Parts: sequence; structure tokens; C-alpha cells
Amino acid sequence: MASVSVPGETVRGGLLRRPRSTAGFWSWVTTVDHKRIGILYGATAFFFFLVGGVEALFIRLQLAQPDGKILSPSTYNEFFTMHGLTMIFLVVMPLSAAFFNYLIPLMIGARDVAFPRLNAFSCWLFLFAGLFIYSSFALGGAPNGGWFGYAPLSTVEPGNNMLFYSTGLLMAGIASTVSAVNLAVTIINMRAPGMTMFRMPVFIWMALVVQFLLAFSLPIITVGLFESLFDRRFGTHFFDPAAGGDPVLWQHLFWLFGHPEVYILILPAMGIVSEILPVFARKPLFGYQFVVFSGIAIGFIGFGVWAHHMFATGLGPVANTAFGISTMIIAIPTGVKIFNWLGTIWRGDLRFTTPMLFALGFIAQFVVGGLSGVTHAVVPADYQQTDTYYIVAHFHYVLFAGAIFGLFGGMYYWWPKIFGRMLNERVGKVQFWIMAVGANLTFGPMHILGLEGMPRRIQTYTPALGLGVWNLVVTIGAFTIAVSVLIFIGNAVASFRRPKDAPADPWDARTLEWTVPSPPPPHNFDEIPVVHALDDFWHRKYAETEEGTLVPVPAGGSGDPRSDDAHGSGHGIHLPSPSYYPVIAALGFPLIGYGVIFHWWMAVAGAVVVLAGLYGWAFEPAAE
Ligand code: HEM
Ligand SMILES: [Cu+2]
Repeated sequence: MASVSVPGETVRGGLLRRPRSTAGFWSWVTTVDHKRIGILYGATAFFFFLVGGVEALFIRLQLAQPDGKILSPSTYNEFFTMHGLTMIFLVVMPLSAAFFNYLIPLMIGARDVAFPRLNAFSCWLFLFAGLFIYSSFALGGAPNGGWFGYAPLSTVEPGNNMLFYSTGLLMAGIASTVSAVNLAVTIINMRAPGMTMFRMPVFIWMALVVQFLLAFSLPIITVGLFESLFDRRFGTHFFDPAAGGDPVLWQHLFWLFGHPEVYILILPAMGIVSEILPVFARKPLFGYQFVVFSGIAIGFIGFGVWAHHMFATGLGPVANTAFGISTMIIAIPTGVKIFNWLGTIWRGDLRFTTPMLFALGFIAQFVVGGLSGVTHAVVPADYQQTDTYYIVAHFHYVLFAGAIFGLFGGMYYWWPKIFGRMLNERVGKVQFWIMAVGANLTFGPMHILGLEGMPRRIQTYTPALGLGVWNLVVTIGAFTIAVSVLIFIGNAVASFRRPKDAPADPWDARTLEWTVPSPPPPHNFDEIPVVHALDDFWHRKYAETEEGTLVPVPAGGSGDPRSDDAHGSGHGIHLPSPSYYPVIAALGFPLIGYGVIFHWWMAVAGAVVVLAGLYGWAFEPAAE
């Protein structure tokens, strides 16, 4: 096959020529740059955060008073299901992926991830999966069987609602699995010289644990989703007791994934907090290796606790006791982290910047969520708590007051690096306090409502139950959170109006990403750095006397990223080229999804698009 390259023309095999534009719409559609892909993940996830937030506000308006009439029972089922699905699969997971994509190469001293086009593919497939699931609102009805989609409700309830659930999550699962392999290979194989495993920042360690959790847990739910899809589409009986199937099998498959999933949601925020605290305490992380190993321990034990979600399904005293104990055990490595964070700030030279406030807020509120989690491990107590608002309170303390607070801390910490502009610190602090008040006003009283017997997922309740007052407080809290999110949007928009004046190292930080300009050039590093220690950048900036006093090391000398001539144009550095094919291949999947639900010919058409994308991807010229 001839291989000529004629500018602007298709080249061999009728393939599309690689796009050249580095600015504008098409440059974003065809980008394979990890930084841009990180920003795409972040922007999409933030959009879905707003959508999931609005759904929560409608839920809270409906429950603000007894006998609410804002949402009909069937719409209510769709709203809480979509709220849960959105916040978990379309917000916290991709927001973490945004940080992973943007920061991993920069923090390990690499120019990009191992498989840049695969990276673009997983990003587009995640977006298309999200849009596919949301298109269900216009195509007969959104998933309405709860975010954990228990059978047989999810397999026998009429309508396509839960078919969008299973096909949509299958797509999102492929995107996450592909990304997990890509990022794990990047961390293991692409570290700069001298960046040994125990010189990696904790954020990178937590990212690595998360990729393994994804790689080992997603296949389990994938099997369950296919079985659920087959029961609906092909009349199989995996979860049909009348034909020898077992609905509890779904629960096992779901929670074998679902519990590791909660660590997939929280470990990134724990990694972010472990980066922020040392910088604003001006002390190294206390017990670095303990923090790393406790993260790994959480990853392992996290696969051995799943049935604590099923104490009330009748597994029997032996199983319940075993899972009660394993759940209590997982509190130990979690506690180790908390004490190491406290050890880091203890007697530190603290600066209460906005990122630091969010990190401290994370610790305080995550402890509240963690403690209620321990109460669930006590089996008889859980009989009272399960399926009530006490549980809703628990997972919002760990997921909203925990994970989301950690992620906001990360946004305020790395915003100058990513966009070259600072966010307003004063506005940031106002946002933090309003969000903290809102979160505790929303999720605090839910503990009381739950212990007073309010079940979750009820569309309304009678005045006789006396639940009106606390429900009104919760709703006011939810709108307080909404105000704080609007303040953040205002702060972000205002920052984009400012010139790109952020310095390379605005916080006097410790890790490699702060050695390059803000924002970093496409090639990241002119020269791949050589690393000599944990917190290598810090040790280039400061020496320590015997008494432990920090002595600044003057900038300059070879390899010092602070010297003026440290950053060139990157001319001659090979970078992966943009490509059309990842987005084309990803586009075929929603088509296949619609085909499975509506008309098989669409599935065939979708498969053709995927194959065409993969063909182009395989045979397009490496680079011009
Ligand atoms: C922005 C503030 C938020 C508010 C006001 C809020 C409110 C609520 C409420 C009231 C429910 C209970 C619905 C019911 O049982 O009838 C709920 C359910 C849920 N929320 Fe949130 N939430 C928020 C953020 C989040 C976040 C950040 C996450 C996860 C990362 C999340 C995950 C969930 C899940 C998984 C459910 C269960 C849905 C189900 O039962 O299927 N929420 N939320
Ligand atoms: Cu669990």
C-alpha cells in the first residue's frame, strides 16, 4: 500500500488525514493531549454536577413538607435514581478522572499518558454514555429502579427505563476500564528517572489503587448488567426465582462492585487532601508510607465487605457477623489516614487558604460519615438503619461532605496550574463556609429523620409522622449548597476574565507539576526531570538545618526549573498527534445502545461505526 502524505488530502487506505488545528472546536474534538482531555472530563463532570444538583433540589422541594405535590410518584422514582447515578458515575468518577488525566503525567515527570488516543476514546465514550442515559427522559422514561437497580424490579417493571440503565452503565464501564488500564500503565511505566515508587506523591499512589479497583470491580458489575439486560431483552431467568433464578444474585454482583466503587469515589479526594495539607502546613506528610499502605489496605479489604449492604436480606448470622467484622476492620486503615493528616497539620505553619479549608472540611466531615458507617457494621443496629434516611445521611457525608469537598479543594489548588489564573481567595472562603453550613444543614438532620423511621425513596409522607420540620431544614440546607455552587461558578467565570498571570508555583508547593509554567506547555517538560527524593521540588527549593529550620536554596544552576531559561518552546519534541478516530469509535456505542433497546439495525449500524473507527485508528499514519 503506497504511503504518501499530501497536505489536506486523505492519505493511504482512504483514511482521514490527521487534523492540524491546535485551536478551536475541532482541536478539542481531536485532541489526544492528556491536559486537554483532563479539562474535557472536568467540564463535562461539572455540567452533570449541576444537573444532578437540580434533581436533588426537586427531590428536596417535593419532601420539604408532608403531602408534597411537585413530583409525581413515577417522576420521583426517576429523579432519585438519576440523581444517584449522575452523581456517582457522571460526576465524582469523571471529576476524579479529570485530575488523574491532567496531573498524573505532570506529577511523575512524563509528557503524556501511555495510550493518548485510547485516553481520548474513553473520555468521549464516557460523555456519550452520559448523554445516552439522559436521552431516556425524552425516549419513554429515565431509569427509575434506584441507583443499585435491584432485581426483579429492574428486570420485570414495564418500560425501557432500566434498559437505559443497563446499556448506559455498560458503556460507562467500558470507558472506565479502558482508562484504568491506560493510567495504571502510565504510572508504572512512565515515571521520570529517579521517581521510584516510594518517591511518588500520595495522589499518584491513590490514583494507582483506584485504577486497580476499577479494573477488578467493573468486570463484576458488567456480568450483572449483561444478565439483567438478557433477562429483559432475551427472556433469560438469571434473577427470576420462578424459573430457578435468584434476585439476591444481582445484589451480590452489584455490591461486589458497589463497595469497591465507594473507594473509587473517595480515594482520589484522599489523595488530593494528602497533597494539600503538607503545602499549607509547610511540613512533609506525616507517615507517608503509612498513608500509602493504608490506601492499599483499603483497596484490598474493600473487596471483602460487600454484604454489609445486604444484612437485611437474610444471609444468616454467620455471614452477617463475618461481614460486620470485615467492615469494622476497614475502619482501621481509614483511621490511620485521618491521624496521619492530623499529624501533618500538628504544629505546622498553617495557611488557611481556600484549598486548605476544603481539605480540613473534608477531614472533619468525612469522620462524621465514617463514624455512622461503623454504626452500620453493627448488624442489629443496621436492621433499624437500613433503607432509612440515616443511610442517606451516611453516604452523603462521605460522598458530598467528603468526596465533593476534597474535589473542590483540588479545584482551588490546581486551578492556577490548569488555567494560568488564580481563583479569588476571599470569594473562595465565602463559598467554603456557605457550602459547609449547607452540607451539615442538609445531611445532619437526615440522621434524625432516619432514626425517627423515615424510609428513603418515599415520594411523600403524612403530617401525622411529624417529619415536616426537619425535612424543611434539610431542604433549606440543600438550597444553601446551591448558593455556594453559584458562588463558585461566579468565581470561575471571573477568573477567566483575568489575564493568565498565575506564577508556576503560586503556593510554594512540593511536587513536579509546580516546576513547569502555569498552564504547562503542550510538551510539559523541556527535559524530563531527574528525581532525587520524595517532594523533590521542595528539596530543590529548601535545605534544612540540623535544627530543622528551612533555608531557601537560591534559584539557578543546571536543571533548576526556577531559573529563567528553564523553559523553551519544546521544538523537536515528539508529541502524540491529534486524531479523529477515538471520537468516531466512541460514537458507535450509543447507536448500539439504541439498537439494543429499539431496533436491531441501529445496533448493526453502530457496530459498523465502531469498526470503522477502530480501522482508522489502527492504520492512520503515526505522525506527519
Ligand atoms: C448537592 C447536594 C445533594 C443533595 C441535596 C442530595 C440529596 C439527596 C436526597 C434527598 C436523596 C434521597 C432520595 C430518596 O431516597 O428519596 C439522595 C439520594 C442519593 N444521592 Fe444525593 N444529594 C446531593 C449530592 C449527592 C452527591 C454528591 C452524591 C454522590 C456522589 C449523591 C448520591 C446519592 C445517591 C447514590 C442517592 C441514592 C439514590 C437512590 O436511592 O437510588 N448525592 N440525594
Ligand atoms: Cu459498602
